[in-house]
Amino acid sequence: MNNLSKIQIQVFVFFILVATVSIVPESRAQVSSAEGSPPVSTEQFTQVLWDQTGNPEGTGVTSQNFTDPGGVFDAFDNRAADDFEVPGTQGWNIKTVRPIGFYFNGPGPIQSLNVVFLTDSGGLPGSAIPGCDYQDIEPADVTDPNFIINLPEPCTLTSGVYWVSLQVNMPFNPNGQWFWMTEVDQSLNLFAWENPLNASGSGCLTWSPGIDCVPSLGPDLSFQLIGEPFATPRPIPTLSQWALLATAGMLGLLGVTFMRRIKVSGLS
Ligand SMILES: [Ca+2]
Ligand SMILES: [Ca+2]
Repeated sequence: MNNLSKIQIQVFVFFILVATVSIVPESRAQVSSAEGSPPVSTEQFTQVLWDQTGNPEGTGVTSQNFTDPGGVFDAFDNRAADDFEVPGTQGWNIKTVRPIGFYFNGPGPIQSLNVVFLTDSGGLPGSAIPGCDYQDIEPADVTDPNFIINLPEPCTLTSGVYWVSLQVNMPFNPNGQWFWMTEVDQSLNLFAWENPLNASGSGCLTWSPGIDCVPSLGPDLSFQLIGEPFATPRPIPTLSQWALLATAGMLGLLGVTFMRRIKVSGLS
């Protein structure tokens, strides 16, 4: 047996998809602060745009690019994502992402992380949105697993359902794993998860509903989106819509004229 096989067997023993952390009072205080006012920027119009941190269940799912030398654990690389909705009357400039998470199997910290906003494709993540794919971002405090991730440029989205994926870059040995906390409640679709080289044995080689890959987990992931909302302009009717409106107006006028003629002839 070569060294790589030995290492991989060792990882099968220690690598886990799901971890549980007890939510002690101190942790609850951290969660509570995430539920309240925006935890970062004090800019006048910056606000929490999407808050999915109300009911963490104390369990999490791995979302990690293993960066161990020689790529020995690359087959375990995996990532998680969850969805959110920009309301019909708004657009959002998303500036900060704030997940709730925890370190396990080691003390951390992460080296950096990847944040990708994706389209929705039938209830699962679709393609990365141009301008909203951020690789190798370093949060201000990498030792705090509830990262405050300030994006280098805002991600601007108009109304619709989208997905956000957070994946940490960190070696398994000796830093361990980072887990993204799951939520008891569900908003929109179930969170999604993938492990393209399937070292986990989950069978989720592409984006799949998370609980199909790692059963017994909650339906959603804990995170906030923070930034600035803006009003979207009312759509201008196209040429064909103007023609339709003009036709409707003409028909209405003809209808009124016809009714008046009936009335006039009825009186005469
Ligand atoms: Ca890797
Ligand atoms: Ca969801």
